[in-house]
Amino acid sequence: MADYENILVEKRDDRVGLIRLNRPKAMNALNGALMTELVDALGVLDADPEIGCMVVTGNERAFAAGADIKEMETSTAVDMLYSDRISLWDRVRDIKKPVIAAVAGVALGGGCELAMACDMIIAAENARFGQPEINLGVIPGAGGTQRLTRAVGKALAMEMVLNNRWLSAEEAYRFGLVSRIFSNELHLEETLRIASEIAARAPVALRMAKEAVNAAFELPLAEGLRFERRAFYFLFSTDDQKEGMNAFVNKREAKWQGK
Ligand code: DAK
Repeated sequence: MADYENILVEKRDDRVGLIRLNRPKAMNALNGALMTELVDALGVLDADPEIGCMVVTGNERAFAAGADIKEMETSTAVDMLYSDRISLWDRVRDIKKPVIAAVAGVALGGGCELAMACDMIIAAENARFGQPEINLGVIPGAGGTQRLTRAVGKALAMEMVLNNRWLSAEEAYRFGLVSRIFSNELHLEETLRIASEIAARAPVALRMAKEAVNAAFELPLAEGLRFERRAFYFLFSTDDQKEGMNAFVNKREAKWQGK
């Protein structure tokens, strides 16, 4: 793994790759260097056969307080266009293995968008979600108007984007933005436990499952159903399907080969 300055990366024995955003003095503001390192590390872990699932987290105060405002302050539209930051962010979406955002503290602006670009969000009790870009004279630029609206619905997304309403962990859970809440003390440990359970599952089926659920956000229903069915049939060509069903029938634990 490369030497990173803005993130800490740990390859764990239980097939989980843990990435900690590490600019604590700047509330983990997502500058270009951090985003470049993050997508690089995700790509490396994605390609590593010893890893089955990744967790992205921050610290107790901040998952991330958004894109780095100091870095953007004097940018022109053309600077933004040429810097092509969005392709960096898009690479998070292209990761094939499951990625869990473990959010404690604030997830604001690009921080909330980064969490939403992951496959699921697991919150600590002190987590707060918001899209405060309106206070800076701009709007969300990395999926905040789109993914948030799909997750929590139009009325709430409007209030968050138009009027900087923040959601508590409890609200985020109630409105479907996060899948679980754990106490601040147990949050990372429990998230890693869930990640290691996922990492131990049938790898090819995991990949298809992630693609199929994500397709629900991109495709009309009929096409999504066709996509799901093709993926389902395809899995019958894998050794893991034979193993999984044979293990069930013979009341034993399955041993996945990832092929
Ligand atoms: N950028 C840069 N520095 C930040 C920052 C940020 N987003 N958030 C916090 N910091 C820095 C503060 O400047 C301060 O630094 P010093 O003054 O000590 O040098 C330090 O972190 C601690 O912050 P505070 O002193 O403000 O701490 P508080 O506890 O009082 O407040 C806070 C914490 C998170 C509530 C507050 O710092 C805050 O409101 N931060 C800004 C939140 C925000 O507006 N976020 C949205 C940013 S815009 C795109 C991709 C992404 C985006 C757009 C386009 N493309 C690819 C096209 C995303 C845009 C955004 O996220």
